[in-house]
Amino acid sequence: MVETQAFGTVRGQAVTAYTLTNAHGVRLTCLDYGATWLKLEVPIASGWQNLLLTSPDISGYADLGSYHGKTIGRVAGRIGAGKYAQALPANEGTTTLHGGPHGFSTLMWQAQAQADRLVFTRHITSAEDGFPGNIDVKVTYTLTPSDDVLIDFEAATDQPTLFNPTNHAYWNLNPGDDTIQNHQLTINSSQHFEVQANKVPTGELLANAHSGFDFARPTNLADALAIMQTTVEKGYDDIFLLTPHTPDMPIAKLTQGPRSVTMYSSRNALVVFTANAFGDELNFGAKTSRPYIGIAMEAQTASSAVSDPRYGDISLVPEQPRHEQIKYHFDY
Ligand code: G6D
Repeated sequence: MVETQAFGTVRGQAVTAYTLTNAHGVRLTCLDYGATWLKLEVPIASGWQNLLLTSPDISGYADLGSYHGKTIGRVAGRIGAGKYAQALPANEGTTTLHGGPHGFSTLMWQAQAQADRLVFTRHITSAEDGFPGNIDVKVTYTLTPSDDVLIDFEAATDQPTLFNPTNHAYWNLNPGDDTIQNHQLTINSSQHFEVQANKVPTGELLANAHSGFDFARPTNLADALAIMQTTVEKGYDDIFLLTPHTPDMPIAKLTQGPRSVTMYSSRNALVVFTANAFGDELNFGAKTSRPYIGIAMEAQTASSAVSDPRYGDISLVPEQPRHEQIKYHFDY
């Protein structure tokens, strides 16, 4: 079943929310603006519970600082100045963050709704977002009968360029207004990337063991965040290198009470960001915006891959389209 709802306008263009429902009553809602994941609602005794941080209206999505629910590309994370052979548009000092000032998250996409999937397509020219190459991109959200959401990211180009997309959903599995400090997190990782003051990775790896980065077993986020109070961020904004795994092995699991989200990806990194400095400039409806109100878990290829082939390949070249997938499974 597909339902549509008007969701305001951006730069004079009407934005539409599309909702899919599966046989269990799980509901997935996305916007054509930013190919944004708006809500993931699970059925509960009194109706539905949304597991995502969601702004009540389009004004929340015109803010580019939080990227909540947005499709991120061409390249997720940070590319430091000079790390790529060609100059890229910067939007954080001299760094290109999350696809730069005109990345995927800022664009209107063409939507096509089918019974179990929402397909967003976009032709993006080099003149439009400042990356080399004109690309055709397809982002497909599929809601399965077994309560999985798959996000497929596909791209083709006419010139060599970069492609390392992700989704920037923030999770909060609480029914009420509590933060994610009462959640447990597991990550299939034993190392994370050292970063410079501007958060661009140095290329060096640090061990997770015996530090606030050790999520090898289910770990209370309150305890972990307490350890991180000595850091500048006072929380997580970090790139975890995933332990080599097969696509059917979870890369991360977030749990609160009976609810959990388990993530799968064949890529080698997970960025975890715990909304460390969020304040009342953001509106998440009944969830009061403040530090730790949500946790973003962004599966991607390690951003160091842009200049260091040890960490993967994010190049996109003509005649060789790329396809990446992130899978989320929900228990509730
Ligand atoms: C990303 O790593 C970045 C953060 O620094 C940023 O603030 C956030 O997206 C919005 O996870």
